[in-house]
Amino acid sequence: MLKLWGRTSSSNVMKVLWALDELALPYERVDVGGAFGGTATPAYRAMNPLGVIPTLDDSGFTVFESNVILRYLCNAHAVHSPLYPTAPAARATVEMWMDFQQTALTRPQSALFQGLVRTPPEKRDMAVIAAAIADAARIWTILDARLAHRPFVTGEELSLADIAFGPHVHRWLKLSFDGRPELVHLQAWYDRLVARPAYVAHCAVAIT
Ligand SMILES: N[C@@H](CCC(=O)N[C@@H](CS)C(=O)NCC(=O)O)C(=O)O
Repeated sequence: MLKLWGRTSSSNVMKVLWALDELALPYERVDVGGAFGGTATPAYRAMNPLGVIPTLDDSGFTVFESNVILRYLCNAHAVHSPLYPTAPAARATVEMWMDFQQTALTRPQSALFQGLVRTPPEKRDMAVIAAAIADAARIWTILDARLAHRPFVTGEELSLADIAFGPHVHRWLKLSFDGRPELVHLQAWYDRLVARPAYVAHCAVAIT
């Protein structure tokens, strides 16, 4: 049985929930992280040494890092899924854009989200937030250029790369702030994502 540890308001948990539903895999979920706590216990740290979320437990095998969990789900439970193609070039393309999400987008997008959503107005550092918006805009513009030539991040079909970016694009487009460039291909891709029930259920949700 698959057991996912993590609160539903985390972008990294959202990715995994979206993938689980796209793959029609049954699972149970435990609320930990944020106000739920539970990530500092020795038992949780044994699964996830930094005490972050998500963590997946698959009948006793545990794995952390959201993008690794996405790949594990396909490798272990959906080996023929188009979400994670097996041909070397196609697979490397999916992995490249998943890593791009983690290495290029996470830092500015988190600074923007933490600044605008998790920090009260009187405590916000608007210079830091403006810099994060500019940095994130640069990354979203790169993705927009890619999406000018294909409906999804890696081609004609949804892949794990779309899932890695999915929770973040909802926040990028729905939060209210100045300095967001108009990116028509990114918007069209978002519109394709919201046509998917699993995306709406887990990612296109109230931003908290
Ligand atoms: N690189 C990790 C990052 C995990 C991470 O930082 N998760 C955040 C939530 S998105 C977290 O655990 N925050 C602390 C908490 O929720 O208690 C991953 O992709 O899984």
